[in-house]
Amino acid sequence: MTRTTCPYCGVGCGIAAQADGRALTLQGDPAHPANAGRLCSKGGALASTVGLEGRLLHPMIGDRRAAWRDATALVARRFRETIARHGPDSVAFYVSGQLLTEDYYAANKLMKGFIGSANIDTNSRLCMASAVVAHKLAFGADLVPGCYEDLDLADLVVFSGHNAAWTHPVLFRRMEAARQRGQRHVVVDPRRTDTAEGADLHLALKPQTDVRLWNGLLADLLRRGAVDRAYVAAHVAGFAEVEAGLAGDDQSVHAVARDCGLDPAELETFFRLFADTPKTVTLFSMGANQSAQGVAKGLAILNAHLATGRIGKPGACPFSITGQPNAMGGREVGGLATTLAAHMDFDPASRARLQRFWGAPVMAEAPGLKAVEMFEAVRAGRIRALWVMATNPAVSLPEAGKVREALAACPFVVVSEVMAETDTAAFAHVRLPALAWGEKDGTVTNSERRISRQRPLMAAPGEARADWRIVADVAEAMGYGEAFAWRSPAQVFREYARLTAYENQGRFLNLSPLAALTPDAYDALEPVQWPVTPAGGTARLFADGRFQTPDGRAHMHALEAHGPAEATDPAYPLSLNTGRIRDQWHTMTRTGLAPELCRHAPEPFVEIHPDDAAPLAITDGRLTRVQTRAGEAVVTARLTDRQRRGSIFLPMHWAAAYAPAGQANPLVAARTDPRSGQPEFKHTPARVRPYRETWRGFFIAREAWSLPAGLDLVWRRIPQAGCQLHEFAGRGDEAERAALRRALARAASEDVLRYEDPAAGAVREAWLAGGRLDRVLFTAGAGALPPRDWLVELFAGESLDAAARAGLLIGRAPGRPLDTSPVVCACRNVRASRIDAALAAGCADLEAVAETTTAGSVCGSCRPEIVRLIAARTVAHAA
Ligand SMILES: Nc1nc2c(c(=O)[nH]1)N[C@H]1C(S)=C(S)[C@@H](COP(=O)(O)OP(=O)(O)OC[C@H]3O[C@@H](n4cnc5c(=O)[nH]c(N)nc54)[C@H](O)[C@@H]3O)O[C@H]1N2
Ligand SMILES: Nc1nc2c(c(=O)[nH]1)N[C@H]1C(S)=C(S)[C@@H](COP(=O)(O)OP(=O)(O)OC[C@H]3O[C@@H](n4cnc5c(=O)[nH]c(N)nc54)[C@H](O)[C@@H]3O)O[C@H]1N2
Ligand code: SF4
Ligand SMILES: [Mo]
Repeated sequence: MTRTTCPYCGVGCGIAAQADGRALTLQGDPAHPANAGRLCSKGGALASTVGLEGRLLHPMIGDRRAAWRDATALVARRFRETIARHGPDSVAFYVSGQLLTEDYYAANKLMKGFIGSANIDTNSRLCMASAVVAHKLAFGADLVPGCYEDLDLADLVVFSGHNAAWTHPVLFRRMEAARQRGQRHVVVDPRRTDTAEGADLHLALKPQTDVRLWNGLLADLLRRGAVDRAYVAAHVAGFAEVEAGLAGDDQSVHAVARDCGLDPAELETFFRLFADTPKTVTLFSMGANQSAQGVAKGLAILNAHLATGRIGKPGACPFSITGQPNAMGGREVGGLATTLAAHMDFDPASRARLQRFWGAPVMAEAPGLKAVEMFEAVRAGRIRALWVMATNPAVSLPEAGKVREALAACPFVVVSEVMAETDTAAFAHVRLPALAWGEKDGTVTNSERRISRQRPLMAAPGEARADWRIVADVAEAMGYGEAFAWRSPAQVFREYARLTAYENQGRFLNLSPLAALTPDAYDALEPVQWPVTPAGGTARLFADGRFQTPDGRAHMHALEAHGPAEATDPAYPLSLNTGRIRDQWHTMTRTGLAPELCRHAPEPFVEIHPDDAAPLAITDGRLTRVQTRAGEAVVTARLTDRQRRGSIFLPMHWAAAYAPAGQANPLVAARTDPRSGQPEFKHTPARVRPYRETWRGFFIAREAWSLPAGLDLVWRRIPQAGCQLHEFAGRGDEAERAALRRALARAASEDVLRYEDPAAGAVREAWLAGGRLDRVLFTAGAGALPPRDWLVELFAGESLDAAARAGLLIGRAPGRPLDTSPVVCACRNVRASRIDAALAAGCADLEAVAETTTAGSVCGSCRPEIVRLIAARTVAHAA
């Protein structure tokens, strides 16, 4: 068994795994402090995503395979030439919280110390930038005070724009355990998420009214005398200004509730609970950060904790939770354009210090372009060479249409990737194959500042190389060999650890005891929380009330509360919110490979309140156009009262490879927070309309298919075990369907079964090859299409028997009942119908359901949904 760390979310779960070639068996690492053996659906499905299917295995120049030497030389030459002609700021790196700390350190060093520009930014700009700025303003540096143990110890957890049940499932399980002993949960989120569903209190506030809510809370704490005056006097600056600032608005519970769209009694309950519970942790995530007021939202939360002295104490802290496995590590090594390495800034002393340490020829003088600005500069031709590493900006940046234009217009684009084809890699002049999880070797830092090792489990496939090494090779080819002459990730890590200690007069980020790790000690490194002292790691910061500011005090900031009215548009009356679903990771390049992870939400959708849908003739399951000033998507409508009236929700995950019309980000406006540069992914004015298709169909084949040119269809691909299901719809006539069939027909030698009903616009065709089912195509005008499950199953079999052949064009096994209810448990493939049956048979609670059906018994991510089914049944019975 090798102990390593999960490559997905910032919980940073330990995994114990064993590989036999590319075959992997794994389980949660019981000895890892983040998860104590637990894993969620994504971590649990890692074995299904480490195959070589779709991997980039060789350097590619255009569509030609190239030798590493040539690819590296080309990248170095084009960057050197561009810099020589247009200056260092004409090039840029766009990197990612999914790089290892060593990779990140290398890329940042090359750009800021050797190219001499700060045009390196990271996808953490889309994720953590607002929290980073808030931390710096309040604490003097980007420091996360708390640790996971605080989540066990807290008596109250406030989830502020955080759907932990889906996005940090293993932490959520820890908090579910704490609820057994009385921990309370309050969720602040416009949507009734799975996190909100079972909470003690859900405040479904109007989008973007968080600052008003937290200011109101602070005013209420003042009224109640619940401010910790002694703590404030000893450790906090700026309190009087904040107090004075609050007086500008009516802070009565009624006024705050009205502006936030909340029930005053519920708001009052929250205020009282907060005031009465010293052990309170506030988790804040994308509902706070991804906003044009992201910094203010973060500061508003920090204000409430500072005023009550609830920071640096067991079970009490504000807790900005990180999304990516190494979002924190990237912030440590200076991956953001606005910071230097090891928590240093662009002040002359820090610049000089870093230049000395690196022996750097030039140092970036000022902050570089932030992600959204960077791609604007690429589009405007000011950046002429761009290197993208471990992120997929064509899908994940706002106004993705413009991002694609930028990539298409850029004279030189390099992409370091693990996958051969991504929406971004399609624009690359050079593609460089990187080692993936399971192959790469280095460290990541999780949400609680804990550094853990990712260790290799299998050999490097093809010619793939470590990201840090790819950067070092290019640096060498650019003439900086000496400063990049590392031979192992341990050497890179030691250099970084040494830097944290270098001339360190008061920087909390300090790893000095790790600066002399031997290669063996690096290999054996146990998870440890920074700051690392000779005595070991540090669980909590600020326990002594000392902060990293010049005066040693934390700083509170007066905040103006903006309302949603700042960004409304009468032509687009709805507020488009975007975010994550339970079983997919970002742009699906890896989780999309695991059919079991595609079951819970197989296709892109928009959630909308029934009252908003009704006047527009939008019904559940209908294809719906979602439009903003920036773009349009066509997705399936899901009518639900879990959505606030006036708001709609689109998942962020679908890329062109899975659903060209189902992408969220061509719609999202590129509005950003002025201080952090973080985009407002959670709010774009939008409207919806029915799509009004004239026909629908599906196509199942063994391989992925892409839409033939010239056909204007809405389609999406849903990976299945052994085949690919493609769903589509069109607005054309019979000619459109005929064109599609022509595009799909293959060699004439095949055995074709065919059924046609022209009056209903229905055609059903099945192609067989060598007795095996090869492809099926079903289309229908007004009529219905059969469920796909049985047909999909047939692709897994070796040959078709007579009964299957007879049922083919009906689309179902003769005599077998159909089950079309949704999959609830992805790990065990358990549908809602089975859970209902178990409930009907007398199972009364979660544990009984798990026992009987196995649903919820593996990763537990579906447990909130099972609880909902139990509650729905109870309500139905009571009625
Ligand atoms: N399954 C899964 N898990 C993941 C990821 C993934 O792709 N898939 N990605 C990881 C990454 S990188 C990140 S950053 C995290 C993100 O984790 P989360 O922040 O939990 O995820 P999101 O779904 O983006 O957004 C959280 C919630 O913010 C709410 N929200 C929207 N507007 C507002 C508002 O104005 N105020 C408030 N209070 N709330 C609002 C949304 O309704 C949403 O439910 O997840 C990590 N974990
Ligand atoms: N609408 C909307 N958009 C959002 C968000 C939102 O809430 N709403 N959230 C934003 C947030 S918080 C985030 S973090 C971003 C995430 O957005 P992205 O970073 O674009 O998403 P990923 O799919 O994780 O992209 C990672 C890429 O790196 C590749 N990769 C994986 N491992 C490695 C490796 O070791 N080396 C290399 N070189 N490549 C690797 C993967 O194949 C993949 O193509 O999306 C942002 N975009
Ligand atoms: S919670 Fe899930 S995705 Fe996050 S680190 Fe743990 S296993 Fe991985
Ligand atoms: Mo993120």
